[in-house]
Parts: sequence; C-alpha cells; structure tokens
Amino acid sequence: MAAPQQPDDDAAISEIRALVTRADDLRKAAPARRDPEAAREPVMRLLDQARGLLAGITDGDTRRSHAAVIAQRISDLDLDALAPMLEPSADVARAPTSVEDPSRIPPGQHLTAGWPVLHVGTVPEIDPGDVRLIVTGRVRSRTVVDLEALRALPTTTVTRDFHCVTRWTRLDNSWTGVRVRDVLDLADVRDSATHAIVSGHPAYSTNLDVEELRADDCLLTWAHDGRDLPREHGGPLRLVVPSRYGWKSVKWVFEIRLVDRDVPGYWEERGYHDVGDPWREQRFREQA
Ligand SMILES: Nc1nc2c(c(=O)[nH]1)N[C@H]1C(S)=C(S)[C@@H](COP(=O)(O)O)O[C@H]1N2
Ligand SMILES: [Mo]
Repeated sequence: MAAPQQPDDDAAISEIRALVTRADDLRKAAPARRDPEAAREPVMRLLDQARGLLAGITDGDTRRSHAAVIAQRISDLDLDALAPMLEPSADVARAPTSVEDPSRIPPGQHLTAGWPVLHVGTVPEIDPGDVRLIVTGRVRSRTVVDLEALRALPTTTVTRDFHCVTRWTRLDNSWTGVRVRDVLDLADVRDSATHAIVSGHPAYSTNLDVEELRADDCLLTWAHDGRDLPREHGGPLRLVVPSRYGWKSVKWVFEIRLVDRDVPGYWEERGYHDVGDPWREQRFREQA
C-alpha cells in the first residue's frame, strides 16, 4: 500500500471552502430556517469535516484564518437556534435600560428577552455535595475546595451585563459567590503563572490571563438574581468573567490550572479569540 500522501495547503483549502459553502447553502435553505434545531446537525457535520482538514494546512496563519471562518459559521448556527429569543419582545422594547442607555450594548450585540441556555454537550447532574474545585499547576500548594469551603470565604454579589459571542446580550445579571482571587490565594500561585486553563464538565475549557482572573468582579458563583444558580446555567458552581464574552464564563467548573504561557481552550482552538473582550469585538482570532 502506498504511503498516504500529505495533502498540500491548496488542496486542503479548496476542500474546506467547498465544505463551508455546502454548509452555508444547507443552513440558508428555507426549511432549515424554520427548524434551526433540526437543521443544525447536518450542517455541523460538514463544518466538523472542514475542521478536520485544518491539520492539513501547514501555514499557521492560513490555518488560523480558516479556523476562524469555521468558528464564525458555528456561531451563525447558534444564532439561528436562538433567533426567536433574540427578537426584542414587547417587554424588552419597553425596558428602560435599552431605551435610556444604548451605550451598554457592545458593538454587534442585541438584547435578548429571555436567558438563553448555551453549551456543548448535555447538562451534567452534579450534587452540590459532590462539587470539587481543583486549583493546580503553577501553585505552591495544590488546593481542592468543596462548596462549603468556598462559602466560608468572603461572599460578594455583583450585577453585570452578559454578552455572548453569538450576539445576544442580557443586562443586569446579579451573581453571588466568591472572588476567584481569594481562591487563587489559597493555592498560593507562583510568579511564573501568567495564564490559567479553566475547565468545566463535561469536556469544556477556556484560557484566561491571571490578571483577569484576579479582577474584583471575576467570581465563582452559585446564585443568580438571588436564587440558586439553575443547573442548565452552570449550577451548582460556575465561573463568571463579566468583562469577557460569555464563552469564558465556564459552567460546571472543576479545575483552574495555572500555566506559564497562553494555551487555547475549547473554543479558542476552534478559532475564537484568546482574550474575548466584547467592547473590542474580539470574537475571532483573526480580529486581533
Ligand atoms: N462547561 C461549559 N461552560 C460553558 C459553555 C459550555 O459549552 N460548557 N458555553 C459557554 C458559552 S458559549 C456561553 S454564551 C455561556 C452561556 O451561559 P448560559 O447558558 O448560562 O446563558 O456559557 C459558557 N460556559
Ligand atoms: Mo456563547
């Protein structure tokens, strides 16, 4: 059997283009728009295939820009599924904040009426008594805390707006929990730690710089708007990083790993931006 031939960049690129075009056509088909949930799977299969071909592109910049294109298409799919929620409802149109203070809506974002639920995979069922958060990597004392230990730290509530990269914004979320900073201090983070990989169930992760994790409003949270955080929104424990797009706010968080360089997480590997500041519209890597 002949050794498999390494496809050159041009071949991989044209195949990716063809797959993305087919995915676009499928997504835009009339029946698909009427039932976006059902339409998602076959489109996603094409985009997954296209993503698989990325490895065949040897030039790093070219590979990244195609990864960003594919990520954009995946985010379009999410947007289709959320379209009904993104139509400003009568109450939202009347909400004083949207009328009086449009400056609260970052570029390219729209207010959402409800509280969309968005994640990869299925909602894990975690008993509050089973929650463990591991702080590890570049720390002097690897630390494992349960919910009880977290609740023993100084508790705080912050009210912040939430911006998802799929373009919905939900104003005035009040989050109650503890500052990530206080948990990092328990583990005694080494000076060499510049970034962290934060992981959540079932198999999710994101990268953040340590400075951001130490911000006043960066919390490990168990309550939203005064109630226990609903399971589908990350309960019993989630990270919330208000100054970044929503994908950085890891639901069902179980590990903070301190590292000495920036390592991309789940979405960042698929073309999302390493920082993700909604005010600078850092959606995709190419928009550095
Ligand atoms: N564990 C986990 N956390 C996650 C995600 C995920 O797929 N898995 N998705 C992120 C994305 S893209 C967004 S916009 C928010 C959505 O939070 P919500 O469902 O509470 O609105 O969760 C983030 N946290
Ligand atoms: Mo998101």
